[in-house]
Amino acid sequence: MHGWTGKILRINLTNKKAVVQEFDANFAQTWLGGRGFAVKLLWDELKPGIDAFSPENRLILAAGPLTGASLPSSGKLVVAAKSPLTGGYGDGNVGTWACVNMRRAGYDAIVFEGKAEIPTVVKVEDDKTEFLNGEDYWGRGVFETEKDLKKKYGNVTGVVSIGKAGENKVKFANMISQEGRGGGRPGIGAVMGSKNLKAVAIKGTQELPAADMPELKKLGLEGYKEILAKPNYKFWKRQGTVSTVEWGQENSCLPTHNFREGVFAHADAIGGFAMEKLKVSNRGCPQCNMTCGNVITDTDNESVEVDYENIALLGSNIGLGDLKKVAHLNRMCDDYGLDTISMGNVIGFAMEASEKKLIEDRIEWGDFEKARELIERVAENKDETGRLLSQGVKYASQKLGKDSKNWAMHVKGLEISGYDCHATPGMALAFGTSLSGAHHKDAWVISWEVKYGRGNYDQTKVDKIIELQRLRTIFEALTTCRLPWVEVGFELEWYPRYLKAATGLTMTLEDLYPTADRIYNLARAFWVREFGQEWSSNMDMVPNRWFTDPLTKGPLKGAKLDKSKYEAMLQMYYNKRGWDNRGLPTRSTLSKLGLSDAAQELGQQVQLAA
Ligand code: PTT
Ligand code: SF4
Repeated sequence: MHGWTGKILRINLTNKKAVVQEFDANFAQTWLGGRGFAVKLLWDELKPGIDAFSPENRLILAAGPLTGASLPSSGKLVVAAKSPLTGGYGDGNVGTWACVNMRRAGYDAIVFEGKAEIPTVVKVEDDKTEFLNGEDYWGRGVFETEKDLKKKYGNVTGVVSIGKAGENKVKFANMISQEGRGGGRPGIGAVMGSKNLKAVAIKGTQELPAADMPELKKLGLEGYKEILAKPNYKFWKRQGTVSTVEWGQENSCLPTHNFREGVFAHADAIGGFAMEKLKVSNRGCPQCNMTCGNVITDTDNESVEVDYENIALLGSNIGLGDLKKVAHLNRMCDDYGLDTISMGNVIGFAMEASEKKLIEDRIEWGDFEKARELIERVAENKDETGRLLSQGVKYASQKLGKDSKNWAMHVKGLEISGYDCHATPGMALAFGTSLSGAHHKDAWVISWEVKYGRGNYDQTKVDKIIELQRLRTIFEALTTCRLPWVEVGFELEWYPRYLKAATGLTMTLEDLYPTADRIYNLARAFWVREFGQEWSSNMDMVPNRWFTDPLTKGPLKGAKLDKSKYEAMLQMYYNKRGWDNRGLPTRSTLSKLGLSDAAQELGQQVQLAA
């Protein structure tokens, strides 16, 4: 077997034992890596219904056969667990030297289980694993934690850590690395906190495994050159994802005032061109020549890396039209280890709840000081409102009642990423059917949809969403960054060539589709196993606001989604996926993907169609 190290490091935090588990070529080729490994391990090892914060939950760091190699943007790590926010499958993707080092240390994945007795830092250096007292770090922000660990163990050490939000089990706490890379939206940082695990520091010195290393290096170099030659490259380096603010405004999908509107009066002040005026440098993930992290200074003159999602949710969505202030909120979230997307949704929800007098606090739209306060109260679980909001908008709306359910912006409990969908049913369906809740990462169909036609609720759109979900799941499994392809048009054909040089396997992308489907279906089965009889197609519905409250501003004033057409499109989606009308995979779909055992297990809990 080439391309994979063939080893998973299993770390039990309760008894401080680390053992190496080997896997064979069949496992590697069936699940590929990253998200594939995570889904399979969580399915096999978790009993349904466990508390996500119990020691039985697994915290998985997983890479794929391309991770860490000298090829474009390969420094990505999948982090996964049963989500405390949604109760279903949860993962995220962090750009970090930790994944490169993990592979160089000889592991494709690290699986944590149990719970450390005291706050702990786990240090992995090649074949040596140490459990270090982390009490000094507990209560400290991620910036200080990572800086200190690097000072102690060397700058080349890769570190992922949690901040106070993860320690306090805020349900949308994530993991942070390199001062500006964050991943694990569905509370993967909170799972880490529940295990008393403050940070993981990894150093590896071995050569990566590859079937043909000279060829992989040669192709990698060609890939980097190809990216540099792409017409959009220069503009991408200037603005990265931030130019999406202007694009969203032009296309009426920039989330504004808790997703009431798709246009924001101060969009120009928080967009790509405004950002360029404040920009001090570019940062990026390992092995990347697209370095899209734009660093600006905030209200305290501190450096902050800003991305589109952070700006959309902590800016327009809460009515804040000042980029330095947005950057300040972003920096607070990073240091606390809070997902910016969920936090922006939570603040927007609180502002609307305040306006409607559902909470006692008075929090006006755009109030920077109150937003700052709220972040602190949530991250530190400070008071009743802080504790309520730290559970996410779904829970908060259940507690507050009245009509708040209609404007609690989430799917399956995960808050919506930065795209208003009053006029984009395809993107709404992408949120509805994403693997982890309302995440854009599985099918960012919106840019295609505005060209194809917003008004259509048709099979072509459904097919496009499934195609994107397949391709993006392949990126999560390989595991590399998808942005070279999505943003500068680096051709997909490069990836089978990389895969061949790394593993020796000759496969087209289409050959990998069944693998992507296997991963997607097993993750779906995981959700259904957790929810059992409660599961219905309602789980894939998007917030009512988009069906009932039309846009009142911008060129698409009056637009809203049509509920019965959305439901019909959802059925088209199920049909194409081989799922029944409740959204459950059928027995034959599962068995065609080699998942007969999963069908048998699931069938004992819910009735599966043949
Ligand atoms: C991702 C989500 C995103 S998606 C953003 S900005 W984006 C937010 N970033 C956060 C942050 O920063 N700090 C923070 N405290 N919370 C944050 N939450 C939000 O998390 C990121 C890039 C981006 S920037 C995107 S789209 C792409 N995502 C990829 C992906 O998912 N898979 C993949 N194979 N490649 C990807 N490339 C791009 O990576 P989640 P990063 Mg992120 C500061 O994890 O949970 O999936 O949520 O990883 O290293 O920061 O790179 O406009
Ligand atoms: Fe990281 Fe951006 Fe490069 Fe992707 S394109 S690897 S997100 S710096």
